[in-house]
Amino acid sequence: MTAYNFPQDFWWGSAASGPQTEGRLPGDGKGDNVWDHWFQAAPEKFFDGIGPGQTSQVYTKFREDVALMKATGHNSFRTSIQWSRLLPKGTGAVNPEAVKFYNAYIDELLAQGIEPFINLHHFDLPWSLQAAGGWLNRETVEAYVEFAKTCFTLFGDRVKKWFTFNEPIVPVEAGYLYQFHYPLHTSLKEAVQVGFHECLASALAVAAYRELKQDGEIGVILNLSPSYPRDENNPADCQAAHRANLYFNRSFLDPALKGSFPPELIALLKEQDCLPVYRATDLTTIKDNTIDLLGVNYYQPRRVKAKETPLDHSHGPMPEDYFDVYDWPAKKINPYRGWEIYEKGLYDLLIDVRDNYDNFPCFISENGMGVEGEARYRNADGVIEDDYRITFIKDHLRYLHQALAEGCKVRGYHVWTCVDNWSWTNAYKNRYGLISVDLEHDASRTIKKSGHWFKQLAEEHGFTD
Ligand code: BGP
Repeated sequence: MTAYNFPQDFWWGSAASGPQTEGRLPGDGKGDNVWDHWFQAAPEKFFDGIGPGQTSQVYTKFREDVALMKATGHNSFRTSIQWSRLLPKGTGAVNPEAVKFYNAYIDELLAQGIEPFINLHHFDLPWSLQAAGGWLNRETVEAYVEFAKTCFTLFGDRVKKWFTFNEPIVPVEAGYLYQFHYPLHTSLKEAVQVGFHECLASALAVAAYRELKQDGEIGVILNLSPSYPRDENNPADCQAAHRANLYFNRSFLDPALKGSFPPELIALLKEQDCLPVYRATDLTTIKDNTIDLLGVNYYQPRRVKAKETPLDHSHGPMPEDYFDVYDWPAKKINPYRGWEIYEKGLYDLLIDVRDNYDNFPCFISENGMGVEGEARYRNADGVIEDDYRITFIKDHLRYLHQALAEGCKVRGYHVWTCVDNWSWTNAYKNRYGLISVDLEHDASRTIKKSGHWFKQLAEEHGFTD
């Protein structure tokens, strides 16, 4: 038997987001965001035709959910403030109903001894801003800073952990390279501009947070995927992996933690004629406003090999000009999501942060497993027996434990997610929660076996097996 003990003050909890949980009610004053608009325009793109209005109804059920967080051992929980709820038009008037809701939600978390970790942007740009060019338009950066300041001023007296963005590379990749989120473009030049504006917006929000003399910590949440070469002894494969790492990890990690972009990435983008438009002072802003705390979302690694297929320039330059995706035959896969499960990737990421980013303080801000058709595992008491999820979490925690033992400054572990929630175009196809939701009836919640196990994990500060 081995004991995996974690620090007494370790953060145990889960993560979610406003747009994936809150839902919409008449009179709530929320404005449309890009998801509301896209769903109205193309509902067939969403699994089972379920859109962002029909989520797990946290807007009315948050008290029940916070009680369930407590019952599953949470000492911390992340969600996001929906920009389109607080500022329905993206800028200008504040929606008083939103202020009431977020105040009550935050107060309830605190009353139950659960620390709120609040994120500002989770893929949910207000529609009016998207219609005016979205993150391609520099005015979105200014609007975002106004939104961030409004949030700090309204809620910063009680919220002491803030995050500027969740996975800022997702709007870049999904919206402007690979066409799985609105506006479904493919243009590396646009993608780079969007990414640059997000980096700048994040730095400006950090600056505003400090100017307002707020006394908590502010960070960013990045989805990091270690890039592994097909063959570690093949220099061309290694160079391909190194370059994939520049495009997909270091593009956001370096500016957030070190205050500058990797020169090698700049050189590659220059070669592709895809450098962004910016002002010289922007680089100083990014340099001077690095974060306090890094959230690492880890789901899957990236496997690559040297470029073997001919360059495809039908969409102009792409990151894949410099590598090919490698399909590792030995991979273990989550068949529902199609993502590889590779637990050691979490350790490799943390060691990278330790060795190449001056052991920057961080935590695992998302990790989890989405499974389709979980109702088949429901027992006679109505509890979903999700042993696979317990195994998944334990298998990752062993590596997290090893990273801690080897000196990484990792402060917590948040599962994706608390109550099963709405997953963008996958809607409710794959369920990730420690707690199930009965969507067919009254959205009632039931703690899964993993939720009961998680409570014990948090209470005992670890597990033995
Ligand atoms: C992360 C996002 C979450 C969440 C999760 C699971 O990338 O931050 O919002 O959705 O992935 O992925 P999915 O919902 O696509 O299955």
